[in-house]
Amino acid sequence: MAAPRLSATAQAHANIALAKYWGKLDDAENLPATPSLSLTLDRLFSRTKVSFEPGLSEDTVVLDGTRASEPRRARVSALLDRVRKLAGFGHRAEVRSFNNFPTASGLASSASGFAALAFAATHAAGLELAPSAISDLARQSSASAARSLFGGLVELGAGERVASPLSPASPLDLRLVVAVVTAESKAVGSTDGMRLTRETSPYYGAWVAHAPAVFERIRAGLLEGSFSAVGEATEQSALLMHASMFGADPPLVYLSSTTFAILERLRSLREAGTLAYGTMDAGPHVKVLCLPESVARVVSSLEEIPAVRETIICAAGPSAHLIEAPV
Ligand code: 2P0
Repeated sequence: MAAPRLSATAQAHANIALAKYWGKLDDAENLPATPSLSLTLDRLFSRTKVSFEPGLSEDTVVLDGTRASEPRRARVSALLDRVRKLAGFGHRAEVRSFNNFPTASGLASSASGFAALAFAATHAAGLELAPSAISDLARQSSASAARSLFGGLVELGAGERVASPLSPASPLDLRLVVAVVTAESKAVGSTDGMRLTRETSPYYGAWVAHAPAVFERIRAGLLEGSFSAVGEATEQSALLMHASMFGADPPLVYLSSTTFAILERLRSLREAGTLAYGTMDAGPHVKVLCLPESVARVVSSLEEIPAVRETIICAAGPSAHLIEAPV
């Protein structure tokens, strides 16, 4: 093991699942019940600095310039505890992190946040871990974070501990246009939402049973370079997942009327020959999957919808890495 340098800053990029993870096989181990396949994005990222300091009495966590709430601090400390155990020291840490996009609004901030935290903390502690081992650490905090350790298209199987890049690489050069609908925080966090869906929705079992077939269609379409097959199955994965949430008691509805207006617009675009497909996470934003030649038409069409605040054009982004920039 290298001598710990005690401080490191990492950048990890957000990812959006084409095949969705929603539900856990095991709460304690945080193992996903459905296989997922995501695209890591170039434009959305978290930067996190971790400094272990021998004199500190507790971990301090500052997110986007504000001291983190106790539940968030505890979630960060749980990951740091696993790193401290591996490193064989007890130093508490100062953590500073910022996202270049709204936190906790269904734009996948926990994925990039915990991936950047795991990457920075393991390097600060002087641990020389393979990316897959860091992916495992990140997954225990947030399963989607396991995927943000890697760039491009990344998969995480049901019940698996570690994500891996899709291999061989897909010939498709994908774009994801994020249509930002609101900057408000989501009412129910993903972990609680998944538990509620599993415990109360009559559609949860159907979702978990059907998700592997949709995942396989997306995976096969990516490997074959069939964009329409990928897009159709991507939209279906999101709608099946949200259908399982609609069945929860009380119902879990992250989508808004603007979400449906956007999906309708995409259907019109497809009828007119522009292939574009939507996917939604734990928030009302729609992420539109398309090919480079369709980006301009998709953006101008989305921007005609008054409730669309902003569009962010993303391509495949890099794996997590160390940076020198201040946080
Ligand atoms: C995904 N989402 O595959 C799915 C689609 C949101 C909808 O993974 O409980 O923050 O921390 O493991 O990873 C968001 O859930 O949940 C998520 P935990 P996480 O991207």
